[in-house]
Amino acid sequence: MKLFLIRLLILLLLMGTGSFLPSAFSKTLQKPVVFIDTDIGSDVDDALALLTLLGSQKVEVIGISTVNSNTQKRAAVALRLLELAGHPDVPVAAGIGSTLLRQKQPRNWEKQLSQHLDHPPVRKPSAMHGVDLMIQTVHQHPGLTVIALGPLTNIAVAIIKDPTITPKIGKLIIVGGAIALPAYQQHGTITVGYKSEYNLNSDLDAARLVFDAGIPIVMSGLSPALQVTVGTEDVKSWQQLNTPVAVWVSNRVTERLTSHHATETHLGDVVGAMASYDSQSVRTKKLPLHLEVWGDTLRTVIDSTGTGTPVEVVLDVNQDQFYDNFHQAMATVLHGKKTQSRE
Ligand SMILES: [Ca+2]
Repeated sequence: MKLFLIRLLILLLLMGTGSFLPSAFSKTLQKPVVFIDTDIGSDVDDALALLTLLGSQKVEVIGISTVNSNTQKRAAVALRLLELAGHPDVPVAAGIGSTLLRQKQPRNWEKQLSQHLDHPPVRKPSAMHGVDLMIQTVHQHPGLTVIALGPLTNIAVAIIKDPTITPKIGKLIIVGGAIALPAYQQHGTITVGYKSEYNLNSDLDAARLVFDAGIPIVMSGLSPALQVTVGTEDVKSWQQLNTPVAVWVSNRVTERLTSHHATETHLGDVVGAMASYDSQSVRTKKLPLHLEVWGDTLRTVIDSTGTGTPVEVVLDVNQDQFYDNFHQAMATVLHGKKTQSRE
């Protein structure tokens, strides 16, 4: 009887308003939230990263900003994919297309962007600038994770415009950089030791500012990106689902494989995205990093004096766990409404 009364009391407390619950406990009932900054529409892994997050059901994507050349079109691509995947309410805002200080000729992604934007989205991008959407979202959700899937221009400008956001970002996952460790200096024929990497090198002034901002950083660079792939077998299985979103992503991966005369393509952005909800999918080590600029090239170097910026560096992907998560998330998100049969 006594036990019953205790259980009844606990139940009544739980049925009451959230104010009965300690705030830390009530927070555990909610999914962690992530904000994505992306150059979606270039390589296909940004789209795959977004789909993985949506399909994981372990995080809530609460906003997206786009970066690096033609950000309006990139925002339209993000909106199109969200609509296909059944998540039409996530706010998307176009961010900065140029670099922070020194000019760099951006790579021409127009062909890939046009392929990604196979049909205009129903929604328009947010009237807010991408940087302002990021700032607003950080203030509304202190402790959130920001995932950077492209060059760091938007994040650098957000920090300059409103430095009060920095202590409110719980974690910043940066897909970019390349470090040299003896065991990781060779991956096939590609030398990754001290190599510059596209995202950070595309706006190296922004990268230096962001790494110096004091935000807890997880860096998922070139080495883990080269360890996991998607390929023709995945495309075949997705095509069989025959949902609009499965057809869309199958077409994008096929275009990527065809243009590179390849049977598989790397999943760098997916590694970073997955690290936001499953720390077991990667092996990390905290290392002091120094960002060196040689001419117009940036390199992420381990600081042997130990005085560099402490960064949680992703060294390896736990491949079994990664592929289990990836296939599960994709199976979930790609089971949407079926396309009309074309007769
Ligand atoms: Ca990207």
